[in-house]
Amino acid sequence: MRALITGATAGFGEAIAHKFAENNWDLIVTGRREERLNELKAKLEQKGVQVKTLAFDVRDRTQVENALGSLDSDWKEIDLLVNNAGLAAGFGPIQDGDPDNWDRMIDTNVKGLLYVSMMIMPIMQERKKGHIINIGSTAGKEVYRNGNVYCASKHAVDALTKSMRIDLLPFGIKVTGICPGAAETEFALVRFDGDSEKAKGVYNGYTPMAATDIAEVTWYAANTPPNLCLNDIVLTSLAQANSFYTEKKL
Ligand code: NDP
Ligand code: 8X3
Repeated sequence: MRALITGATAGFGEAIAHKFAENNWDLIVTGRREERLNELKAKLEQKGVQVKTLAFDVRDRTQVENALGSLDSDWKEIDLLVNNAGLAAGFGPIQDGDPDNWDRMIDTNVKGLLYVSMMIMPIMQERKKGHIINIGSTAGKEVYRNGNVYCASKHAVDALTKSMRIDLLPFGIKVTGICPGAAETEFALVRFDGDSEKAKGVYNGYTPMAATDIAEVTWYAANTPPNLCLNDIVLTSLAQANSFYTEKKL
């Protein structure tokens, strides 16, 4: 079995790559940071699987087409695409928002997911099998204060997940949305533009999920019986009920 995981240089994508490699899946791992991809490849190969790295920016359609178009016929036999690459940039009222951050989020979370999927869906369609897992968010289920454009981008992911499931239905392709609440990765550091104090503050007083939790759920979703598709999975740590309610012990 073979999976293509976007955004595998950190966080969920990296944890998902390890989980699948431990279970003998060959992997195509992507991200912009080539050095991290090479380090990851070396670690994954120690688990005895074949690994291909592709360094590209999901926002750049030409880069996506060139990278994924370069796969030879063996590597193109992708059983699972995990559309995971994504980010939040900024946290504040929409009226004070930075349009460069809006572009980054929409271009990465929405258009990047589309560009990557555009290259893989025809392959799955021809093979009449495959599975696409889109990493959404609780932010794609509810809109919270100061979340605005990030929430909008993840609502778009939710809509695309549902659309893909409908349009790919005739081809036996599974489509699953995995929608996590707060999990500690590089996500908050990116959101707060490298400010580690602010990033740590996000997890003050409670235990968020870990990237390995999302990897476990992704593994589960990818391994259901052939006739079963998990459509939509929303998961949070036990300290969180949804985007609004977090039980903090401060
Ligand atoms: P991390 O910041 O730890 O990892 C993000 C990954 O996305 C990195 O591998 C990064 O690689 C990649 N990425 C970002 N932008 C681009 C780009 N333009 N082109 C290619 N790759 C890119 O965050 P998480 O692991 O937490 O986030 C993964 C996904 O999960 C995102 O879609 C996020 O929105 C979502 N999510 C996160 C939650 C959380 O609380 N952590 C909760 C719910 C959803 P590189 O920088 O090397 O390009
Ligand atoms: C990331 C989780 O709560 O920051 O998607 O929106 S949250």
